[in-house]
Amino acid sequence: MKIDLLTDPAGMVPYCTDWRGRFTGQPIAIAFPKSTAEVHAVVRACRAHRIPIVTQGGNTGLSGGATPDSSASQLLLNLSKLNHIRSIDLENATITVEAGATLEQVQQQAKARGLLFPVDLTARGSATIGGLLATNAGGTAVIRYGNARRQCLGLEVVTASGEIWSGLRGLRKDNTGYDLRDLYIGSEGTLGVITAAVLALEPAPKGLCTAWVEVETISKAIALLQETKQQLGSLLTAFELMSPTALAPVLEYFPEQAGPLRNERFSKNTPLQSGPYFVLIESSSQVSQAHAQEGLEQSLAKGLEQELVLDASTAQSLAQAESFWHLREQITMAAAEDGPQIKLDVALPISRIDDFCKEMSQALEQALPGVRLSNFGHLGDGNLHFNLAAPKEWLTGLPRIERHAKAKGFVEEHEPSLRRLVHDAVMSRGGSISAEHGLGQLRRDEAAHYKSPVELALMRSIKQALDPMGLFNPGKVL
Ligand code: 2HG
Ligand code: ZN
Repeated sequence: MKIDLLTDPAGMVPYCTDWRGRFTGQPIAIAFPKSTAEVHAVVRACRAHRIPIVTQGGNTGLSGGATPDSSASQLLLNLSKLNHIRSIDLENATITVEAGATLEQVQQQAKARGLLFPVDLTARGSATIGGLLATNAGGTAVIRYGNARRQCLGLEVVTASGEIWSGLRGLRKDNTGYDLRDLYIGSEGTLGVITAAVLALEPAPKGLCTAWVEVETISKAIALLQETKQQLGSLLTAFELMSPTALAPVLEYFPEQAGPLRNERFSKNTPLQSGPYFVLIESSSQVSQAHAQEGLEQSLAKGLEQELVLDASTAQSLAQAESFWHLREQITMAAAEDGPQIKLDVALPISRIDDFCKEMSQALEQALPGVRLSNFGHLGDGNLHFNLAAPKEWLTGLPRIERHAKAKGFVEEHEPSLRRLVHDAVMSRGGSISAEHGLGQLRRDEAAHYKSPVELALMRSIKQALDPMGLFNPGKVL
């Protein structure tokens, strides 16, 4: 068995830094296994020589979970070549895929058969199924279909003890003791290597309608969410919130993506500092296009009548719907152009979001005048990407490299205190400091700070039982 191995330092560079440029490491080598047998062989060799393993998929993670440390002693196990579609069972509506298959590959396989793989996120072209499951990724359709965990029926894992667990069951009910599948999902490579999965597919919708909506405040966006849920029920497939400050970098760096914002008010380069807020709503119907469209239009009409909505337009073509989505999906890329940010990924009970946002906008301005809060995310799931960027005047006029260096300095200096400020407010409202991006190395210490000793001890005993040598993704999660 000859496993592809990369040891040349220059060749390894692209794999050694996380997508957002926050973490950089240096592995001893990178292995590219093409089969489960090859993963198995690598794991056994690493165990024999006590070499730690960091598993990597598409390297699109936002928490540094797939970046090695800088000791040049860890093996980076890149699964991008373990990417076959093993089988599709149409009657059971399941697909069995290898961990390195991309999300888009799986979406396309489903689509070609009139089905839908409903997990969706911006990095679909590179993010892999293994990575999505290892982080229990969310995305934009969670409100209707749940997160990655909910679409996974079975797993194949090379365990930390160097064995293969074949749990590739396509069952929607299976209560045979501890749920090992659910243990590996979300474990971020710390308990073994997910090599394949059985995923559930859904019927493809017959109609889709997307709306771009302007609301005055977050509290009106929340009231609209409740109203839309009432009106649309299971037709509601996305409810995304965007603050003007989250959209401002898109208009600045990718003005051609302005889409629905290409109107009077925004074409005059109005600084987007305060409200209104924007909401992207999607409905989908198993009946017809008209059903999806009418349902959403009726619910928006009700929103206008109740003065929850300032303005709304529903896409009249697929291209227009795509332009709405592009604007939403470019937020992360545009923010990266601006330079590093303090990345937060919080979840709150929806009933606490409004008072949380109100308290935070004041507290943050007090803590660091001019700090820019880029608040956007999956309001329908109570998940906000509550990212913080350096004050604009710190960066204005600087060439790219200097701008990024300045923004990096901002993160290094202010992350500990500003993050703690936000996380304390999240926790005091019964929220979570990590909704869908995983803990990785970015939030490991924050999680340890907030978790109870009981919870931490349970997690440590699971780690100890499954990976007693501590070889799997050390320094992440725990
Ligand atoms: C999204 O919802 C992603 O677009 C990225 O989860 C969020 O950039 C972020 O913080
Ligand atoms: Zn997100």
